[in-house]
Amino acid sequence: MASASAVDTMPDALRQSRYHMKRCFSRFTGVGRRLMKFHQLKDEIDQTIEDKVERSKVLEGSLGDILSSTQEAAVVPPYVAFAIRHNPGVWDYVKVHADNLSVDIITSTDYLKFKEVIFDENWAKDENSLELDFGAFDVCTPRLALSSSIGNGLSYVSKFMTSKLSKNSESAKPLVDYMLTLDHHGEKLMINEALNTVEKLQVALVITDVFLSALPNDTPYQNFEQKLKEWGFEKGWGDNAERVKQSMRILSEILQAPDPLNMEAFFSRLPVIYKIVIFSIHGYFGQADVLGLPDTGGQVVYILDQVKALEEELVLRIKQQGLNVKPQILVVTRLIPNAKGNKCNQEMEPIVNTMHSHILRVPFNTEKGVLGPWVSRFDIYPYLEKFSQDSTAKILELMEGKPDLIIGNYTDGNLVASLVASKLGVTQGTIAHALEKTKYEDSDVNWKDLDSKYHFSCQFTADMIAMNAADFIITSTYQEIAGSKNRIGQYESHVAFTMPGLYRVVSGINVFDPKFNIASPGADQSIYFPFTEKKSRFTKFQPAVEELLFSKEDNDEHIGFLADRKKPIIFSMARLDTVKNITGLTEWYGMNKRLRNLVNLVIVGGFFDPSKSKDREEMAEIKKMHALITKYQLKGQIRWIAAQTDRYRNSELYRCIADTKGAFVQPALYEAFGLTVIEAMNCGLPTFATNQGGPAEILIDGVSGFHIDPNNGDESSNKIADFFEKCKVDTRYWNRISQAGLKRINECYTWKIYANKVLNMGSVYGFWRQLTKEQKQSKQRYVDMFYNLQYRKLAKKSAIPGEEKAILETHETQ
Ligand code: UDP
Ligand code: LCN
Repeated sequence: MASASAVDTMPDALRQSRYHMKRCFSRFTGVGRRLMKFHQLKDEIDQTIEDKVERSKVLEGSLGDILSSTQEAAVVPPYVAFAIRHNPGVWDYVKVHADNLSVDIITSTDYLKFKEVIFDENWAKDENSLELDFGAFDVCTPRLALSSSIGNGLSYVSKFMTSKLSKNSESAKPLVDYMLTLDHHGEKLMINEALNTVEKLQVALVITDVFLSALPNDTPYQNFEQKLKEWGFEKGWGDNAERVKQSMRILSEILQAPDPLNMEAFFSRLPVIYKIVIFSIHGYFGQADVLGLPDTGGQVVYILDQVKALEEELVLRIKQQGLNVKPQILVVTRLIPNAKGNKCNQEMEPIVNTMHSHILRVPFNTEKGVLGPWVSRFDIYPYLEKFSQDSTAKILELMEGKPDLIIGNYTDGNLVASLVASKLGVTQGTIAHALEKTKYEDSDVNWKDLDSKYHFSCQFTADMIAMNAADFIITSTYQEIAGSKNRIGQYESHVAFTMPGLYRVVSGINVFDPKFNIASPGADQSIYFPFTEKKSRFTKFQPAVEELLFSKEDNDEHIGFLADRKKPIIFSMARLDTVKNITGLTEWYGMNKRLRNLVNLVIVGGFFDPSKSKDREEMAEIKKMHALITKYQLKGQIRWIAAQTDRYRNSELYRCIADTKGAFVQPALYEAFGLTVIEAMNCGLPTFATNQGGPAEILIDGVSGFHIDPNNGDESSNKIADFFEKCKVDTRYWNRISQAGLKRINECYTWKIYANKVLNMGSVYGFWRQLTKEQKQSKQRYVDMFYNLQYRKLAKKSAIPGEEKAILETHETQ
């Protein structure tokens, strides 16, 4: 990135405050080698320049700007190197000599090398350490420049296509050639060889327009099909004269003088997508009795809703195209032979509320047999290659050919999607839900320490492969790509990073790449609707929910009780992962007397007996919950309910909490998106959600809900207490926030908007990959090599020693 003026002024700024800065830098380097974050730097400065007035004088102007934009500083005496993030996606790196304060602007590569010295000096200094540069292949990829354009890839690709196709009268030939390739099971669509040049097509469109204008708008396509065929047109333009005429006019406009709006509109009409494969591999992928199990949460909910929305949109589009084609969607997941109490051990399952969509489960085959038990998402890597081969065979059989679009979910699904899409030559989209890298501080440089537990070496390698192989990337929020003012984005953290001893990534992904698209999910509004819609309420669940919340005895499903049921309830529901911070919320509540006097606390998540859990983090969180309940003597004020699996009943639970004039609290240390946040808001429940991640974007603080800081429990619990105190004084306040939350949802977070966007992406990027074929192929070669030389080795190494035992276990249970 071009260096910003703030960095250019750094030498002068340091010179002006030379006395204080020399002391600060000598403090930075004094403690030895290390990596410092912004707040640590700030603490050191505060302690060095004790006088507040002096300090603010030093820090005003460019020095203060640079410091506040510093993400981290690497200290290798006598130097301190700064990674400075001016704006989302815009970085600079400088190296300062602590003694003479000389400043060098350095490249990201030099910064990474410098930082590596802290962790593995020999490797850092080895000229032959593996260095990856995916950006080297992006020579022809048009770049966006403004941070505000990040995530709008579709509209920019339409613009780039427009300029590519409008250079001269023959530039539109690739579009004609592309249309000539369209068919469905051997039957030609749109045009045939009679219209194989731009000129012929243009002339035919004009003649046809005159012909169609003479027909009543609602004339069915069949009535003039023969005539159009004579002129070289095939099916797919529309179901009646009006629709066909509109589609042809859009194309005429494009051939005459292309513009991005017509371009996107035309591609949204093209008959190119009928068969979609969605990979979601880890966890328990099922429609009932699975939510809340380890690794099984929002991703499953998201995909089931997504499939329903995509199918509806496909059916509508196919009808409008005038075709008699059945769409088909397959969600491909892992078959878990040892699954008990749910259907994850069945091969095929139709998806409820759809006509043409199924779950296909393929087992993990190993050399020793089929793997029986659930495997954590962190340990899944050794099985994915074989899984991709086995599932490809099954998909081709069930779909009677190749799919038109492949979408991956999460690291494992995205890697398999990349392998299958590359093998079959199909357009590929990826969805991360959450990239693990930013969830754990410095997980890249500390990968060696974390690898036995998390296998981040495999995970980050797989993520790099998928994001570079994908034709387009779907994200739920802007922050997922490029973060916010102060927080680095999930994808942005892959721009340049290093795993000392393994490899250095000097260009992993570019957040300005037009493959990025924000398409936010919704919540199923036939399930999650406002508590005020009395007639639609699922009253049959109300006695069970009443029991769940208020009965006095402990049982397998709940422990603790609410002594004063007149108090409003603050409610939270999540998998019991550390990062969800349910124990944090329990502790904030325990410590805040004012809040305890105002409200009760209800938690849904996990089990009560740690020995029942197979998940490392869950076990620890369960133990912590029990300890907190005892430590803060919460009995009588807390109800802890075990993980819930029924979405319909859960929705009534949200609404019953709204009946108490309570609130939903999402306290996660980091949340990629946060479906519970939009579920609660859809039910009209005022919501407090973490300011770390997606929820910061979903709700507007103080208007449609509230942000809380998971790293500042006191402030957060007081903010919640203030709300309930205010509601006591002004009873309309609660309703105001509830309604503003609903308004926000209906404006921005619905599945209809989502499905429309995603199918447009499939269509537009399907053509774009043809237009940029050479570049795509060369990058794919690089990706293949990385897969072969790195991923396979790492995956093999990550195999769990207990695998053999697990396989035997399966045979016993079969
Ligand atoms: N959920 C559930 N029962 C539980 C915990 C969670 O049904 O015990 C559901 C919750 O309603 C939401 C999803 O699981 O639909 C969790 O999605 P979210 O995006 O909040 O988090 P994730 O688990 O995907 O990280
Ligand atoms: C995974 C997560 O961690 C959540 O933040 C998302 O809401 C969920 O997937 C659905 O995308």
